[in-house]
Amino acid sequence: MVAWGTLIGPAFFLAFELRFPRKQLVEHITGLDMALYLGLDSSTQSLTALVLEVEHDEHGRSDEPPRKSLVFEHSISFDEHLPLYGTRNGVLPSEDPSVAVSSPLMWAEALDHMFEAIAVSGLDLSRLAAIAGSAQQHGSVYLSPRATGVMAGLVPSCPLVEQLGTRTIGNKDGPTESIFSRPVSPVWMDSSTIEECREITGAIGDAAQLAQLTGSRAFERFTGPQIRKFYKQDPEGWEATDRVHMVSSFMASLLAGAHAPLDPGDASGMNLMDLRTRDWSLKMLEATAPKLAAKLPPIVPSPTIVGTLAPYWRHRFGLPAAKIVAWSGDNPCSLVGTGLIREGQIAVSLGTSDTLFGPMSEPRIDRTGTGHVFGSPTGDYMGLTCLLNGSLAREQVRDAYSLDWKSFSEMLQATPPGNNDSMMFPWFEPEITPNVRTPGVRRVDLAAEDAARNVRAVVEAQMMALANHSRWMGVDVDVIHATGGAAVNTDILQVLADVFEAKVRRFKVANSACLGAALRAYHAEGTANGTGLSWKTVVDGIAVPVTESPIMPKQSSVKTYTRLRRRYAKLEPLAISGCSD
Ligand code: ADP
Ligand code: XUL
Repeated sequence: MVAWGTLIGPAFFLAFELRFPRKQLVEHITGLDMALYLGLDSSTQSLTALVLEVEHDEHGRSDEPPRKSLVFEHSISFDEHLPLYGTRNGVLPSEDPSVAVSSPLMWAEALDHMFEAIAVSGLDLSRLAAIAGSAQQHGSVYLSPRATGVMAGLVPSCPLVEQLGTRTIGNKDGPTESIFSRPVSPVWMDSSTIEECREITGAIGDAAQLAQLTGSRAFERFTGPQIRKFYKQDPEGWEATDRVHMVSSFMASLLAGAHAPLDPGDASGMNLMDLRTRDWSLKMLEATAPKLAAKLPPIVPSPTIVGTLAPYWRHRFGLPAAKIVAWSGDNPCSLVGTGLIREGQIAVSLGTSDTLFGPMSEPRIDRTGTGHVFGSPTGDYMGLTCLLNGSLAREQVRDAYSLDWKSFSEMLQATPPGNNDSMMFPWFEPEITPNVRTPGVRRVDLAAEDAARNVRAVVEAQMMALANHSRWMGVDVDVIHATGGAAVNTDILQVLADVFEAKVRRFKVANSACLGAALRAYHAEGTANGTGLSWKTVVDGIAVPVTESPIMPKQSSVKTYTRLRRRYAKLEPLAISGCSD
């Protein structure tokens, strides 16, 4: 292990102590009119931070919503900035294509680096009122009994990573001093638990009953089936596990220096929570693994303050005792970050996964079994459909023909909507929606060497799959809020507009999950202070589309896609059972 802490720790600590005198460390934020709210987003490929500045009108003199602006943004790519862990697109290499795990220690190290960047940002950090976070959903972190004491007693002079474990990945026994009872975390791209899904479903009754209870049938990536697999494969490791966190509650725990609870938005992605009571379902816990109830954090309402920033962060980085708000999943946070607070609105996120989601006032479960109902941070529900082969599939096609995003777009422009009936089923990896266990690209009337047609085919396939498989949500939309990394690409969004026959609007702030986290911090702090902020006030003026005109559907293309969507739906089952090229 590289003893970085021994080399740079004390100097680092001293530098921050000089920069931020003690007085500032303990300064109270009460009474300040410009408060700062930090949103963090621990996603598949990166950790991002946004700082939101909100002008408080403490005396209620103005009818205007409080003015909000973004004053800091920074991103840390796991592959690029933390190469020692050896991840590819944020995931550790595996010989089995159904296995997708990552390193919880890497996520913790990224958090430490992020606070280094925040500390030297020049912001008046004494005004930092609250911190909330967003995390990739479904992933789980397994902690040993040692974790409780280590998190409570983190020493500010020594980097976080050295106090939690070592960077040795894949060593089952792990370092004796590690806080992890399992050095790796299964993430949402994992599809290795079909057996466990069957066992859990069998114990409950059938898939429909399970979906009624938890909001989703058993899904391979969901945390419950993943926990069951770990318990079966490594009973000793399970016995040595004191606490199972999701990525969201793990990150919040590090910040608070104590085990943090889960919010219903993320907990509903586990196949363990009763969707209506928003508490653990004992039936589900029993069907999953022994002694599970004692190892899970409690579930609390989304706007809950779960602690204050631990001394480690305050003293190492010169920060005040900011409130830590329960973290949530990236999709629930994106719902807030795209301003979707009323039923009938829809967002499409084109990130590592492609997702379509929208608020629901009552849980309407998907009878086809592909969609999910989660808790929403607003206290209602949200429906979601998720494609695994999203941005990385588009990248595979881009790279196969040695293109960049500019030439990728040019090829979209040069090919006709409908692609003269050429089609692709872009299952580079096992797919979630529809469920495809044997990965491989399937092409219909499409020559593999035709770069331009393959570019159009991958994008059309993704948009048609999203449209066809989200019909269960029963929302007829005329505007789609587009977000995620690929939402910068107008030509991709044109296909989205044409397939859905809807206007597509982009957002002022591109990282809606991170913005949603910062806005949740603002809302929770207001709720805790008794200000009673409405969600409308929270999102007004910032979680709003850009003023440029929306991307409009082209009527001639709409007709083509109405026909093509039917053909795609007809061929899909054949493609699932058929072989790849
Ligand atoms: P996540 O939050 O899931 O980690 P992001 O929302 O940050 O992912 O999106 C990252 C993805 O955005 C990259 O994998 C990349 O493929 C995609 N992307 C970035 N720029 C473009 C572009 N100009 N056109 C299409 N896709 C893009
Ligand atoms: C949602 C899902 C993905 C991850 C990606 O169910 O699996 O969108 O949350 O971060």
